[in-house]
Amino acid sequence: MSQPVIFILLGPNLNMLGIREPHIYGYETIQDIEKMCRKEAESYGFDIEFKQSNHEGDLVTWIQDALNKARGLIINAAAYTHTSVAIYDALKMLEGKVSVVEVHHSNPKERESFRHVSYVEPHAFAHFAGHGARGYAMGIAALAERLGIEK
Ligand code: CA2
Repeated sequence: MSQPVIFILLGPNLNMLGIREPHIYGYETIQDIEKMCRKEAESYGFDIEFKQSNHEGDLVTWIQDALNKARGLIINAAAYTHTSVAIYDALKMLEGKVSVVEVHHSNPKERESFRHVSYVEPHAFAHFAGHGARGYAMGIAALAERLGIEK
């Protein structure tokens, strides 16, 4: 039987992780994070699709793809978290089909007020903010628990 698939989607500017502003977003690069996610996912027998884009439409298309391909989706929509009705609408289509986890490196609720709104939040069953790159591993563990999968 094929392994359950999890999508891990990262939004704009997160390709710069580890290169700029490490005091806010940490020292791990996006390649380090992908490697860590692959290792964590493997321990639960998940296959992962790990993708980053600076373009809102790419994220919308990948969320749509998850509908037919994935059991779970972890998303750090970065700045689009606070602005994108398109991402809100796409995530809504996953309701009852694909379990969603919201991850942020920093804790947006402790930052500027324009970061206090999240268009992802209503669709996610779990939220990890302020744990840096570990938030993705926490998201994988939360999905495993939700889907009844043990290490
Ligand atoms: O804390 C997070 O993970 C955020 O999603 C990051 C977004 C921000 O707009 C959200 O409010 C919270 C910004 C991503 C910027 O990524 C950078 C990475 C390295 C260097 C500079 C920016």
